[in-house]
Amino acid sequence: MENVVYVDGKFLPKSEAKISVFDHGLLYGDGVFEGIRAYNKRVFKLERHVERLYQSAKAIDLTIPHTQEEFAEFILETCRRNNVVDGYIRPIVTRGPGDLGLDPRKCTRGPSVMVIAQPGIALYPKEKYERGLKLVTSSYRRVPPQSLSPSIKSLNYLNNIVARIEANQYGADEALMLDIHGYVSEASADNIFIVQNHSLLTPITSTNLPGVTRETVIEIAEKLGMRTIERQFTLYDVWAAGEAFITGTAAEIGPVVELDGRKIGEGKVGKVTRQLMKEFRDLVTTTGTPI
Ligand code: PXG
Repeated sequence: MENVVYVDGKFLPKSEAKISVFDHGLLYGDGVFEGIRAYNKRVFKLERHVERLYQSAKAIDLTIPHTQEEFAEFILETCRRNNVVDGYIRPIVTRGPGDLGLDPRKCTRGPSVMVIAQPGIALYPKEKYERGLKLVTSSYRRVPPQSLSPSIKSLNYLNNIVARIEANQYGADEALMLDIHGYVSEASADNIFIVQNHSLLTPITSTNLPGVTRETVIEIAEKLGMRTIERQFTLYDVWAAGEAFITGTAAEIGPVVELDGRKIGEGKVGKVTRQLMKEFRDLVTTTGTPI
C-alpha cells in the first residue's frame, strides 16, 4: 500500500500529496522543518522536536495554527497510518501559498502544514560506523547569526548544501564548517564534538543548530560521569583531540577519524565515542513516545 502524507488536515497518498507552486516555502525557502526518528514503534524526543519546530517558526514570525500537543498527535497519527516501527519523520511548515513577491502578507491563506513519516531510514553504511568518517573543512563559512540564526531549522539549507557538495567533490563523508570568525561550528547536517582527556568539547550553539542528538549526548556523558565543555574552539583543538564525532538525528553518533587528510587521534574509532554510541543505542531503543 502507498504511504500517506499529512497535508493541511488531510492524509493523502504520497502521489497526491502536493502543494502550490506559489507556496512561499518553495518560492523563498520561507518555512521551517524538523527531522525526527522512530525506533521500536516509539518517537524519540518527540516533544523536544516539536518544541524546536515552534521555536524555529516563532523566530521567523510564523504562527503554526495548532497547539504543540495537536502537532505531536498529527505526527503520531501519520506514523500509525504508515505502520512506522523504525523510521524517519519530517514535519514541514511553510508560510503557505501566496503570490510572487516575498512579502509574507501575500500568504493570505495561512501556513502549509505537512508531515511525512517514512518506514526505514537511510544512514551512512555500517562500515562508516566501524571504520569512521572522513571530513574536510569547508571553504564556506556557516551563515552568521547576524545574518540569519543558524539555530533556526529553516527551509534555507543552501549554505549547508554547498558545503556538502564540496565535501563530495573531495570524496569526504561530511563537511566541517567554521563560523564567520573561524571557530569550529558544525557539520553540514550534524553537530561536532571532540574528546579531550576524558571530557567532551562542543561549540556553543549561537553559530549552529542546537541539536537534539547533541543534547542527548551531553545527558548521556553526564550520566557516565563525563564533563562536557561548551565553548568556542578552533581547528587546532580538533587536530590535537584524541577523538571526534558528529551527532545528528540521521547520523546518530558518527565517529570521525580524519579531517583534511590528517588523522584524528589514532585514526580509529575512539573508546569514548564507542561507549557513547552504545549508550545512545540503548537510550533510543528503550525510550520515546509510543506510536
Ligand atoms: N546541524 C544541522 C545544520 C542540522 O540540520 C543537526 C545539526 C543535528 O540536529 P539533531 O537535532 O538532528 O541532532 C542538524 C539536523 C536530513 C536530516 O534529512 C538532517 C538533519 C536531521 C535529520 C535529517 O539530512 N539535520
